[in-house]
Parts: sequence; structure tokens; C-alpha cells
Amino acid sequence: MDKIKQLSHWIADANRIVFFGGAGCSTESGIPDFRSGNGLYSKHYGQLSAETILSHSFFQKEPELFYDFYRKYLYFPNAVPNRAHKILAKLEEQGKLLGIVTQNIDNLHQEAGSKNVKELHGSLSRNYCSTCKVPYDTEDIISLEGVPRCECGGIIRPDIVLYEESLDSMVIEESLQMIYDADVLIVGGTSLAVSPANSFIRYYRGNQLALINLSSTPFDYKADLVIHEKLGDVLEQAYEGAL
Ligand code: CNA
Repeated sequence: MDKIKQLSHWIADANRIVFFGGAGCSTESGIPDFRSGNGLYSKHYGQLSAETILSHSFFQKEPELFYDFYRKYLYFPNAVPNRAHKILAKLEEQGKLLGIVTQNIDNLHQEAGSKNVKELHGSLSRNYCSTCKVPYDTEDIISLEGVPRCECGGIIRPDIVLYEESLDSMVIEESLQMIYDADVLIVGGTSLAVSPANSFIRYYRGNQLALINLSSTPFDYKADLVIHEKLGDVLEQAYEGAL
């Protein structure tokens, strides 16, 4: 059977779909991913790699450079949800999708209307003072020049998980439970190169794992259906076929 038709059948019969996604889910909204040809990892900032700049130790040592990078390459205030985000939100509203586990930090699933979103790597839409923990709106910090500082003098930081930092244990637990409970697991727009997030799909117990990604991943062999096409195209066609 045609792969997209197969996915349509799974979606039509499911009522506990879980979507596990990454940066490829938002490239169709104009936000670059990390590992595609023109992704952020192809950009070097002087001699520094994106991975270095987005690390805890670098943020502490060089907050000016971190914020310069953030403003140029991480924060996209005009990005809006694309077809993939919207279809996933509709599936949740229709009671077919349990929720989303995302590695993204762009808040686009929530902007599309998704309610149950587990953000493994945090979100750029939340910020807090690294000293006194007072929360700040992104609009407030983005309008400031240079390194945004709290009234207490501490540096304000986005509520994202930087390299060298650990994931929130509650978010991990809830994400794993959701994947464990899924009847259909759709993995989309992720290279599955980032640990520990990439190991989460091992908690899926079913036999309807669809992996939709432009390039191949180290976990393709675990999937029951592998589609190397654009996520928005695939979800749109599969959703329409399931109606
Ligand atoms: P990644 O390693 O950059 O992989 C993205 C994958 O998506 C690649 O394998 C691409 O082939 C694939 N891809 C790109 N566009 C599409 C598309 N339209 N349809 C299907 N596949 C596509 O990103 P991961 O999410 O796997 O890595 C995790 C990192 C990336 C997390 O820490 C994120 O915080 C981080 N990130 C997030 C964003 C965001 O929030 N939008 C942007 C850039 C990086």
C-alpha cells in the first residue's frame, strides 16, 4: 500500500496518537533547523559553533555574544504555525491525538492551538532572571540592547535547556508516559541526533511508528513506516485521506 494511505488508515483508526518532533517541524514556518544544509550548524560565528554558543558555560562567560547570536539566529517573532502544526492541533481537538513531545523552543504548536505540549528543551517564550528567578516576557527583553538585566542586576535568560544542562525531570516523565500510552507514534522533522531526547521513542510499545523526515535518521530501522518527504505535505495528505 502507498505509505501515505497507510498513515491515513492509522490516523483514521487511532485515538491516542502522539507526535514527537523537532526543528524540521518549523522549517516550513521559516525557522532554520540545526542540521539541514543551510541549518544553524552550517553557520559559524567567528570560530565558534552554534553548539558552543548555546552551551551553559558559554552563556555564563560570554552573554553578549550569546545574545547577539540569539537575536540573529534563534528568535523569529514573525514566524507563524504551518500546516503541520495546524493539523496536529486539529487532531488533538478531535480527540485523536493525546499530545505532542517537542524538542522545539518556538511555541508554534501552542500558537496553532495545541494544548498538551511537552517541551523537552524549554521555550523562548519564557524567560527568567538567572539570579532571583523573576519571570520576564520575551518582548520586554528583546527590546533591550545587549545583555538584558533584571532589576536585581542578574542576567535574564531564556527558559531553554542549553547544552551541558539537564532536562526537567517532570517533563521527561510526562513525555515518556505519553509515548508509552500511544497507539500511533508519529515522529517528524527531527534528525534524532540529540540525546537523551532521541532515546524517548524506545518507550513506544505499538507497531504503528511513522517516521517522517527529509533525511534519514539513525532510528529509521525502528520505524514501521519511513517517509522521507516534507512533514507538512505528508501530514496534510494523510489527514485528508483519513477524513
Ligand atoms: P535537527 O537536528 O536540526 O534536525 C532537523 C531534521 O528535520 C533534519 O534531519 C531535516 O532533514 C529535517 N527537516 C527539515 N525540514 C523538514 C521538513 N519540512 N519536513 C521533514 N523534515 C524536515 O533538529 P532536531 O530537532 O532533531 O534537534 C534538536 C535540537 C534542535 C533541539 O535542541 C531544538 O531546540 C533545536 N532547534 C529548535 C528550533 C525550533 O524551535 N524551531 C530551531 C532550530 C533548532
